[in-house]
Amino acid sequence: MAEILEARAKIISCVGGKYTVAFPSCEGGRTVGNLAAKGAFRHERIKPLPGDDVILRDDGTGYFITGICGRKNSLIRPPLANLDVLYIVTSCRTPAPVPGFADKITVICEKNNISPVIIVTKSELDPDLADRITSVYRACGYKAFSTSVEKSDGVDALREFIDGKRGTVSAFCGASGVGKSTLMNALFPELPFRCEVGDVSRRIERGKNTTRTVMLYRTAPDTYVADTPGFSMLDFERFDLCDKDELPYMFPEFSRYLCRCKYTKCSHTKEDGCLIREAVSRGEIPESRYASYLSLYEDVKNKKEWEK
Ligand SMILES: Nc1nc2c(ncn2[C@@H]2O[C@H](COP(=O)(O)OP(=O)(O)OP(=O)(O)O)[C@@H](O)[C@H]2O)c(=O)[nH]1
Ligand SMILES: [Mg+2]
Ligand SMILES: [Zn+2]
Repeated sequence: MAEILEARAKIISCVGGKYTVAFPSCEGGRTVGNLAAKGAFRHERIKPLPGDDVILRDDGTGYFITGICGRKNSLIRPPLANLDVLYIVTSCRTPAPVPGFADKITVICEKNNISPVIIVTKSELDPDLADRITSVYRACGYKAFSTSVEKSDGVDALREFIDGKRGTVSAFCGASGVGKSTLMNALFPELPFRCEVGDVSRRIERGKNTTRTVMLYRTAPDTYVADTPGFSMLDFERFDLCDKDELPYMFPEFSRYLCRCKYTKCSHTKEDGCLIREAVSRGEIPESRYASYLSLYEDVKNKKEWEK
């Protein structure tokens, strides 16, 4: 009987039900593609995702995936597991930022224990707007970078930050056409790959969904950065955000005011004596973030009522 070998590796991409995995750097780090998934976990309706650490078996005919190791977290969009850092990429023009989009992603990050980092791209097209966006997120305690690949601006500072994240899994996400793949290419010129870069339609100011699949790239030993396909606000429908009672805790800039409102069950939407509303009117909480809170509150409130 053939000897059955077991190994552990990380999924770096999945196309049409076939997986590519990378072995740990200490074992040489080679990648193997075209693997299938078979095994009991498939009946539990868990689908292996890029970022998953998996158990492989070789029964003599080649490796296949037989199990998924415990996950730190997993996201539907972008479809990834075990993320440590999510770079939320937004361009200051072509396409213009969509209000609330980045905030929805920061909430998803907070809920899933992922550090969100804001990256504004194409800053040369509107430097003032790029500064305004980064200051909003810095005021909330987040890291935020303004970049222009066109002018080679801010790319080195971002690379330095990413270099400090050894041993992590991170991903670039955002709308199509904001320049995620362009930025990947500028950040990691020494890697033996180029991410495909597309156009932005001038007429509708929308990207052309150039990147089609999630792909994890090894940028340092056991350090992975993913380029992901662009998505839009519509793709968030049915996304399980969080309960309405949890929502205020997903905004770190609210934390110092929470639990001290006049009403113990304050929803922070319209009540008198609400410290969050007062902080917004004093300019201590950015108005755009509070607007996102109100809009997300309506979403999660309606969803739960509809589900009852
Ligand atoms: N003006 C300007 N254009 C840029 C900059 N960075 C990227 N672009 C352009 O933005 C367009 C889209 O770039 P991509 O990198 O393909 O965008 P993406 O976010 O990967 O898009 P998807 O793969 O469709 O999700 C291309 O025409 C790039 O040349 C920049 O710093 N300034
Ligand atoms: Mg792309
Ligand atoms: Zn309140």
